[in-house]
Amino acid sequence: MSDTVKLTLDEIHGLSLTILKNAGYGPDHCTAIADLLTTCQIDDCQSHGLFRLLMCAETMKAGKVDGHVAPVITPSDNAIVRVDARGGISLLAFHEALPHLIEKTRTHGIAAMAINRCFHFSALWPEVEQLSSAGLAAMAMVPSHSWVAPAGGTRGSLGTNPLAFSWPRQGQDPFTFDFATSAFARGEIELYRRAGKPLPDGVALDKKGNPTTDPHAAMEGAMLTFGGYKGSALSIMIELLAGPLIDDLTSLESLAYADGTSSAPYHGEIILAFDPAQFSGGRVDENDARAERLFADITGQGARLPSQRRYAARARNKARGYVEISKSLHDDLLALAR
Ligand code: NDP
Ligand code: PYC
Repeated sequence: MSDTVKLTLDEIHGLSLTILKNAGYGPDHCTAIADLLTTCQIDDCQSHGLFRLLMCAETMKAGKVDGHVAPVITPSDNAIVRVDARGGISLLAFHEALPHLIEKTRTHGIAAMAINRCFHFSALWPEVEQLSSAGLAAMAMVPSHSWVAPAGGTRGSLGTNPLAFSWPRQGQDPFTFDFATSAFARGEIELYRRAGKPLPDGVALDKKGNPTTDPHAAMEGAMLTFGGYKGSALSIMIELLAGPLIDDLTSLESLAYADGTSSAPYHGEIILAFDPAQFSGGRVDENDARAERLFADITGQGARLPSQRRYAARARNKARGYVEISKSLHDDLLALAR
């Protein structure tokens, strides 16, 4: 018997909606979450595609998230779009505030969205790519739960804190990267644990502070940042910009708020957008050409640009009309759908 299951693109979306509705999410949140998970799964993002439905259901079960709440956007004259998710999942807040961020970025040249009081479980690249598809450069970052030790430390102080960036390219997919500042995302460690596979070296410490390749021990101990003290400093920056700067929680505070439940991290998110037309003094075409020369120099030596694997997966999955997920995940999802 195969250990993977094929799902059509409609089945991914339908299964997501069923599970979210069963879990207790209202129609607007169901749609925002199912759209995002479908987008991620089509690109073969296994750690942040359908797998995240388990976290959505756990978060509802923990009794903390509001599955029906409407986000509230505070009007402003400056370049900050502030949206209060009011204890809902972040995605609906982002979706509703996005047109305001695009408009403010075109007005001011640079603008930011601050999402407050949201539960957050998702990949960031779909958000920055919605801005690059509007012709803007963008970056996004969030804290999570304090599972990650700072460089030189032995216990979790920092989140897995992803950083995403997208740069628009004329007539082709944008230049995008999106990664956790931990050596592995927590979701990736969970997938190793489910598959019974050991982790590579350099990803985690056990409870006693010793290096471990056992995913169980890693989840009970502390994860490590990528790139030693450099990833650690970036992760601290994300704590500050998406936490105290925007009047919201750090990963330490998010984990305390979860109070021993398996709910998604609860905190804020910051998204920055830049209008190339204004920054380049109107010389967009010349500067795009310079960016393209840089990309060509990179790919010309055999290196690949980030997101190329994802774009290839998207093209392949759309052409064949289905994605593949592990049978064990599919079994767990069917149980939630019943
Ligand atoms: P990966 O390590 O899988 O990938 C990171 C990025 O690096 C991707 O853009 C990837 O492109 C690129 N990349 C990978 N290999 C290469 C290579 N050889 N050359 C050039 N580029 C490369 O990401 P993570 O596991 O760290 O994160 C996965 C997702 O988890 C992210 O989307 C992130 O937002 C999400 N996440 C969310 C959190 C939250 O709190 N909401 C917390 C942590 C993570 P490609 O995809 O094409 O391989
Ligand atoms: O994979 O680290 C992670 C993560 C945290 C919250 C959502 N994903």
